[in-house]
Amino acid sequence: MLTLYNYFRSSTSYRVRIGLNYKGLDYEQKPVNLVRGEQWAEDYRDMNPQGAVPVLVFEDGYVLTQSLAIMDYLEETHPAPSFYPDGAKQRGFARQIALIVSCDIHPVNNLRILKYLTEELGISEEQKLTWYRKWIYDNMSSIEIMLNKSPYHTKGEYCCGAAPSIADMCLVPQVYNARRYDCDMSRFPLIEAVEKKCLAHPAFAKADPHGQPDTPDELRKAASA
Ligand SMILES: N[C@@H](CCC(=O)N[C@@H](CS)C(=O)NCC(=O)O)C(=O)O
Repeated sequence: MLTLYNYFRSSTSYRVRIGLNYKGLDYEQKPVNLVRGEQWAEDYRDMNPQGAVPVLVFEDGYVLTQSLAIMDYLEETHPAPSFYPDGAKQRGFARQIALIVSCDIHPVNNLRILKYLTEELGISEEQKLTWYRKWIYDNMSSIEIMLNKSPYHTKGEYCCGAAPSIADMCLVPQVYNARRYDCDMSRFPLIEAVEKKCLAHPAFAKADPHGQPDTPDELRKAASA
């Protein structure tokens, strides 16, 4: 059985849960509470020196970190169903969206960055939110325009074509995260339509942050209400 070290509302963990579900792979979860700082525990850092989730541990003890490296490994070892659409241009487009999320949004809004801004550089909570929302709005605006212009996207469908791809698996968790910081996602109707389509897919539904083993009860109730 695969073991996924993750945190219910971490967007990079959410990506990998979607990916594992989509490939139909069984895994057990070991929660790492990021707010309590469990990612910095010595035994955890033996496994991931970066002190971050997700980490996937394979049956033979192989340990892999970095959500996109994990997704690539899953793709190579379990090619069907694929995380990538047919066609080099379509695959390029799907990667383009996935990389905006994973390289241009997530790193600057990660927990350790926000903590550094407030605790070390002394910015206020309000300024922190302004920072967070700037990178969401700038990059989500770009994604919205790209979806609108792309011949590979149809409104109300997945980002690229008729099946979920790496683009959706990165985008949907980031939208969830943006809502936690009260970003107004109604500014991005095409992205919201992608999200709606994806959330109806069982692989995404099973990965919902509000339905994981470490989801706090108050959020779990809100999800099932
Ligand atoms: N690029 C890495 C980022 C991993 C990462 O930083 N994960 C976040 C949660 S989404 C984390 O563990 N943050 C803990 C912290 O910043 O202290 C990936 O894609 O896996």
